[in-house]
Amino acid sequence: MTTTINFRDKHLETIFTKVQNGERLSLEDGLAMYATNDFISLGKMAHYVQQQKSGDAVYFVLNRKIEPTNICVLSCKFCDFATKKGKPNAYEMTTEEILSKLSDELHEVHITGGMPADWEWERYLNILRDIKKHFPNIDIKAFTAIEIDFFHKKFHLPIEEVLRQLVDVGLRTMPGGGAEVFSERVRRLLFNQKIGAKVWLDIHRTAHKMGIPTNCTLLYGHIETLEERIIHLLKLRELQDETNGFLSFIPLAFQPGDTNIKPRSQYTSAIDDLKTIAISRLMLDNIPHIKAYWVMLTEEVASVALNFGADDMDGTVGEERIAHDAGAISPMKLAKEQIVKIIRDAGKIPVERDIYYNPLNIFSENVIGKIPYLNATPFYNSMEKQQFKILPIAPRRMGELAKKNQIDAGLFSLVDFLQQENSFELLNGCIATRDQVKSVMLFSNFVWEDLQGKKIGITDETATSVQLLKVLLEKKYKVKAQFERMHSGVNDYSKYDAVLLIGDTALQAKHHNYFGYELVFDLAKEWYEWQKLPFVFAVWAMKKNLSGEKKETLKVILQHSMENGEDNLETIGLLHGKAIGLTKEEIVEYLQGFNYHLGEREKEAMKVFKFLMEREREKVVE
Ligand code: V47
Repeated sequence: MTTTINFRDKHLETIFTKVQNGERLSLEDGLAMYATNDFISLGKMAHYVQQQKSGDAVYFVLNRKIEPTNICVLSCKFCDFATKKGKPNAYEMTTEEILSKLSDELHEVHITGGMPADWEWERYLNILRDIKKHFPNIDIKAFTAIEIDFFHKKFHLPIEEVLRQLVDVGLRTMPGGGAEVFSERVRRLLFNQKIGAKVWLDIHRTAHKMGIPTNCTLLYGHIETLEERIIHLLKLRELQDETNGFLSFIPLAFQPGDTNIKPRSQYTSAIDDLKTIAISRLMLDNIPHIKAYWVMLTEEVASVALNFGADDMDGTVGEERIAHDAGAISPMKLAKEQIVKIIRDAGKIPVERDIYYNPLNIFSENVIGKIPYLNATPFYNSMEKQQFKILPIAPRRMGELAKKNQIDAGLFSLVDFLQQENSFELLNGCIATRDQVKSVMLFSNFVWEDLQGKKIGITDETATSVQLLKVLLEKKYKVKAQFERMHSGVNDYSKYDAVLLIGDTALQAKHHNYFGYELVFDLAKEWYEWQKLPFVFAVWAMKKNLSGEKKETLKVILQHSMENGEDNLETIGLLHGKAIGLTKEEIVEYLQGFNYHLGEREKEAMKVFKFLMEREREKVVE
């Protein structure tokens, strides 16, 4: 994708060259970006990265924020929300009150609050248990690192045990609050009873290692310096390199309220908010999503942020106290229709998501799905989209949205294509291997023959690779294993005898010590040695019911971008590949290992696989 920016600030031009080459930005780069007056170019740079990561998608979740109590043992200077027991504004919600705020249409509940001295551990566990019992479809994002540390000390449980017990009763992810600014100077002045950077980061590291994805935040616009803000971002980036467990970053604009830290009316400026969003997107090259939290930014600033690097609006929220007690002027909740309108007006695809960022529904026409892995970049790199918008989406989810008629065309996982063959028209593009794939891998503690009865964790992202694994196990090696679907995001792999991983995660394996497994098998290589055929992982297809004009446009777009992509394999995957830790040579070699045209041998391979897979299913039915 080529982007031309007419820079007025030459510093930014140098930084943008680094960004386009997939090089990391430094503390000095961060400060130069804050210092710039070339605000629009900064936004365009961030939007470039946003497009690479999220295409035209902007996410939101139907959620509800719940703060079960505002009674807190801490007295942080910047917090207008917390109070002491017995004060007139103090409240404690019963489980019934909490449940009364939820409904079946929600997909996420976000729970954080004060830390009272007299609540029992069981009370917290019961809140989560009761929510799951009454609303099994609502996923729970709960408790900041501050609260986890409080539970650990108060109830004399190791951090791992606190998290394990919470996961057992339904915790899925953790919010990013409580990070404030990782500066000892600021901590001493504003929140000296709170945990500092080290403990906050350690708790998130532990959560990630246990398979709990989390978010991260920065509270800015009070007494911190710009340097402290950037150092904060660098520390988050460092942990993400290690664990890959952060889903999103949320810059929280300080609401002055009655805190006496700043005059009541001195909100952060829109320019500062937008610069912070843009700089976060550029510095945090390894965090998938940047949230424009409209509650603290206001709806207006959040709308602009969607073209300044942010790709997530958080959600409907329902009722929020922390920011509003400190004078936030945004509404208490937003209706789904309002969020959809804001995102559409920004020229993006409104994507309703679940807690792990899996798309559930999209509210836009003319959408092309994009497999978000390195091997798909040759198709999309220089795609002239015309009237279409691009939605990056894991293959299995793309199949689900196509079933609901929400996607016009895309690179579909083979099994999804075969299941919906009657409503699809094939285009001339595919991802087929020659003799290996390198990115559909089984990491295992056992050789194939010994996997009989063993527990294999399988990626949530594809049906095709899972079917290929089953065919290999049952037809080639004559063994039957047990499968358990993992969630997207970080997982605790130590629970499994083997795991099937695909895409960029599989490609990054060597940086993660092969996830602790001794053996690694390439599924396409196993297939090739057995069948002497390529394996077709995905095919380009469009919906049959599109207008003739749209179909023509899609054919032309695809043909152009394929020609361009194949001529430029040296450069196209660079940014993407470097972001996942590959060298230029590794990227080119990897991309050259695929065949992108659907020829006769590929069609033959599809037939053979379909036959083997159907035989497998018949056997299961018998
Ligand atoms: O940790 C407290 C901040 C945070 C003020 O993870 C204040 O998805 C501004 O973390 N002005 C809680 N901010 C909110 C939070 C959050 C919000 C939305 C989504 C997610 C997520 C997380 O609010 C606290 C603190 O840093 N805060 N007081 C104030 N006066």
